[in-house]
Amino acid sequence: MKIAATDALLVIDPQNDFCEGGSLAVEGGAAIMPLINRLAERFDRVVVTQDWHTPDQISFASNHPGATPFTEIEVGYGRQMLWPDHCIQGSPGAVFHPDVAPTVEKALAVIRKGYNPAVDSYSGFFENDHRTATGLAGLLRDLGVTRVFLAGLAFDYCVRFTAEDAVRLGFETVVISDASRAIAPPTEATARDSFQALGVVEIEAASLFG
Ligand code: VGL
Ligand code: ZN
Repeated sequence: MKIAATDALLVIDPQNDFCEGGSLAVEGGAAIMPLINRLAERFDRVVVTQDWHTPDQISFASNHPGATPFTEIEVGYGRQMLWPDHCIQGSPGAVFHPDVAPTVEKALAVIRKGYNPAVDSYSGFFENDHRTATGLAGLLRDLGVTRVFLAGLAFDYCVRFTAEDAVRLGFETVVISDASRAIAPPTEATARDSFQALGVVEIEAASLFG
């Protein structure tokens, strides 16, 4: 697969809290960072997203007395998974993993999301109400981007929801599987099913190096 000038690489939430030692660590999270850097070298346009919560974020189990992480509750915009506190603005866990620094340096923009305490945001395009835009679609369209490649964390949440929104918004959408890691196998399988249904293509990074 050949990378074109109208392509962008979207690097989803490559942050300390999603890597080993973080509060919502994804197994193998840190290990994908060197591959992401190699990918970023090949793209003219790189955009990074950053999960950027306040301590009173609605999706933190700690804000719901008696609730435990990894259970779901009903909120105004639908069902919401509860998480351990993570990626709190200004905390070390919210900082980009040091191994992905070259990619962050190259990025033309960092899109922060999840800063509205009342609404979580998995997707880089819309908050979990599926209505409030982050500005990423407008940015990409203004730049003439027609196809997006996704890498980062986590495959079954923020990568998945960003890919779903991208394809629905009319971008050709490609997920680079080995440059991403999932939180859990069942939700990883759900993500794959959804990609198939929506026409999101999955590739290995090797097919971009030639
Ligand atoms: C994410 C759960 C909560 C992610 C972010 O980046 O996949 N998952 N916040
Ligand atoms: Zn989050």
